[in-house]
Amino acid sequence: MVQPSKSTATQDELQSFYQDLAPNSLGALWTVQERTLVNEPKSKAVAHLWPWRELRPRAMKAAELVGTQDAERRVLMLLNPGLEGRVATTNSLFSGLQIVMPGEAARAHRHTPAALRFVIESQGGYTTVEGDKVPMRPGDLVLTPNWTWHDHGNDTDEPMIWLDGLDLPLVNMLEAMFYESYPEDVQPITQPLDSTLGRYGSGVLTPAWQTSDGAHSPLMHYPWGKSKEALLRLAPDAEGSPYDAIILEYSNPATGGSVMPTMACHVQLLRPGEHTMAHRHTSSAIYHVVEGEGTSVVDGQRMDWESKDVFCVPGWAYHEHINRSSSEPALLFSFSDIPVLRSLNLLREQSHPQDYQPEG
Ligand code: GTQ
Ligand code: FE2
Repeated sequence: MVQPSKSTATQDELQSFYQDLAPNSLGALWTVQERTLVNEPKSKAVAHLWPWRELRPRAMKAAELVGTQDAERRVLMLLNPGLEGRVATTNSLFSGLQIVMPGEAARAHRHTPAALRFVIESQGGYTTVEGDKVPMRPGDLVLTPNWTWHDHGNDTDEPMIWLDGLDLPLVNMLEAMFYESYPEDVQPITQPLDSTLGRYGSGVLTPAWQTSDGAHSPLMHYPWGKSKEALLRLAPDAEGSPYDAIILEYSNPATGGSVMPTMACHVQLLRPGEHTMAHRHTSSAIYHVVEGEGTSVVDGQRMDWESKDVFCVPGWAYHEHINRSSSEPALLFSFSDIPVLRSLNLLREQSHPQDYQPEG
């Protein structure tokens, strides 16, 4: 029979043993066991809400003060108060508010972090992705996957403001960051306008003469009209998810999978008065309120949101959502690192033992 053994060392022996480890780049795992092999995750990131009324004037001020010659991207970073010193909105994801003024271009470049844009304010304007000019209207989702050339332009008379989502903190953690400037300010347009929408926009009918087995969706543009229509059609009759109500994933039309290998995008509808049950999962997410007003309770903290606000939900934090209106639906866009956790077999989910948090 084998069994755990007793320690035999004196205090002096132990102390000199421990003291000699660090200078030799060594450490005793058993002294940090509880800190290292924790029972469950506890994110340093905290739940946080960025109200639109605080965001917009500061984006406009940035546009007044700084040109796009000096700011490669004019982005107000949404920095998680729990992650001081890091460029991160949750542990793995970055989000920011980008503004492009009338007549401005944001120079062409590419990088290994993948990006997505959810348009908040725009009368037109566009992002060019690999020679494909993608128009941007409020509510549209536009992808600029890993290592694709992209530049932004505003040829309208009104400011363009959108929410950026990037897997930057994850890519930095993996030390896989590469960046390159395009040799010109703006890349040439080589495709018919919005060509990926033309080819893949139907969602169910995909070109049979082309193979699309790439790592990311071949569709760069998910217009708002289709997303909203799909939600509204389901809302009256569908049961939906107990945790997320009527929730739809933006999918890769060629595979049915997530839009990019590191980030998934969702849009959801909370019916008037609807209050979802609380759950938590190892993935983290950033939410943008497209329409409506409500409350999300995250880790016991209430966050009252309204149209255009942004908030984050750290990994393994319990959360539930409430639509405070008794007559109007609430529509939320979100992006998450679900595909990363899923592909690594690390995606776990748990419902709240009382169904709702006490604060809810
Ligand atoms: O629009 O290309 O928020 O490269 C951060 C990095 C946006 C962009 C960000 C970027 C971009
Ligand atoms: Fe970029």
